Amino acid sequence: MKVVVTGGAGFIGSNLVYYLRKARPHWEISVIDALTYAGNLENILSLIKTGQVNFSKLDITDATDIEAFFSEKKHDIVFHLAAESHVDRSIHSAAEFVSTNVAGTQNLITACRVTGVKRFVHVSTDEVYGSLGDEGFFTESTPLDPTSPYAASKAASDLMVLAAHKTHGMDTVITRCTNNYGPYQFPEKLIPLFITNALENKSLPLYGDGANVRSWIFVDDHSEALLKVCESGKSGQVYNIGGGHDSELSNRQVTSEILKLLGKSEDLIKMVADRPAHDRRYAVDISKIESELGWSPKVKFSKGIEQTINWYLSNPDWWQSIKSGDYLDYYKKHYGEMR
Ligand code: NAD
Ligand code: TDX
Repeated sequence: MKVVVTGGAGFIGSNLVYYLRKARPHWEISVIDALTYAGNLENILSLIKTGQVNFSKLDITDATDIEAFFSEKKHDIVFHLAAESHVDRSIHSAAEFVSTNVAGTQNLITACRVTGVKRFVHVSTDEVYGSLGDEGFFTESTPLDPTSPYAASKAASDLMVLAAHKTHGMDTVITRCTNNYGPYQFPEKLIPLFITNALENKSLPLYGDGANVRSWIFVDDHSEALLKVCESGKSGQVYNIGGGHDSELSNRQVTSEILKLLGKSEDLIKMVADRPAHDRRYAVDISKIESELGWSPKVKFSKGIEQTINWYLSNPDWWQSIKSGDYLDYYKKHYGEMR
């Protein structure tokens, strides 16, 4: 089986590549990634150097390059993860989100279709459903109602994938997962930002009243679910993926857990202005993937967060080298002069 992972140098992509390398030793795995600010070749360098994974630096917004890549060698499966992924950045500037997440996805769809890729696994997000109140869960038939430019661009890409399935009979599956956490997550997202800020004794900027709720999944559980959907999911279908009902936590609870595990004071928390149109709560119903494909999440938040904190404690070079240069410019633009 010849498999491509787009965005394989990013957070979930690199974890997926490690997961697949172990779970499917006979697969030939190739990564394509543009290595944007969020992509880091270091994440998978050991696999590339030892010939366990092929790497091509390619931008999915370049239709010619993408078609050439897929024409040069026949591939069977594509896991599509390459994306602009940070909500706050999409609020500052949405253009890259449209070009990568929408046009880039369409370039891949076209290249995969004309070169006979057998299955296209489109990795999407629960954010396409919008925001929930205190009650209820998103199911796969919940209408799309995205809030942020990021979520809107992901919803648009989902619709292009569904259109390729309906119009051209392309074999596609779409996954919509809740918030991931784990090793190699870029320190702009809540959990790695707060772990690394706490380690540096810097403030943890909690938006609004801190009561927004997210449902958390350890990244290896997501990888396992992606393989399951790839191998057993029905063509044309959408599958929600999540950490289960007890994985729902307010941002305040997540923050307190991180500070407790690091032995740091709650005084580091700084309440800051809310994110515009901040979705109140995400929670997904995962009964479809559980009953149809027999997949359930395994890692409890209490264990996964410990493992994640330990990874950031053991890899200071990884995150300290990221938190410099352009990162600091973004930080200042977004959070102001906060220490
Ligand atoms: P990430 O930002 O850590 O990684 C994205 C990767 O895509 C990077 O390696 C980057 O270099 C690459 N990339 C960006 N633009 C590209 C382009 N034009 N061409 C080629 N490569 C490009 O993101 P992540 O958190 O790992 O998310 C991966 C995927 O999973 C995304 O599609 C995201 O929407 C989805 N997702 C993420 C979460 C989450 O909690 N992080 C939850 C559900 C779904
Ligand atoms: O500094 C912060 N302070 C804060 O209170 C940041 C960065 C976030 N937050 C809050 C906003 C959210 O309620 O924490 C929560 C999580 O924020 P993010 O880590 O930015 O994630 P979110 O906006 O929920 O989106 C994530 O999950 C779905 C990923 O970034 C997306 O790629 C994925 O699709």
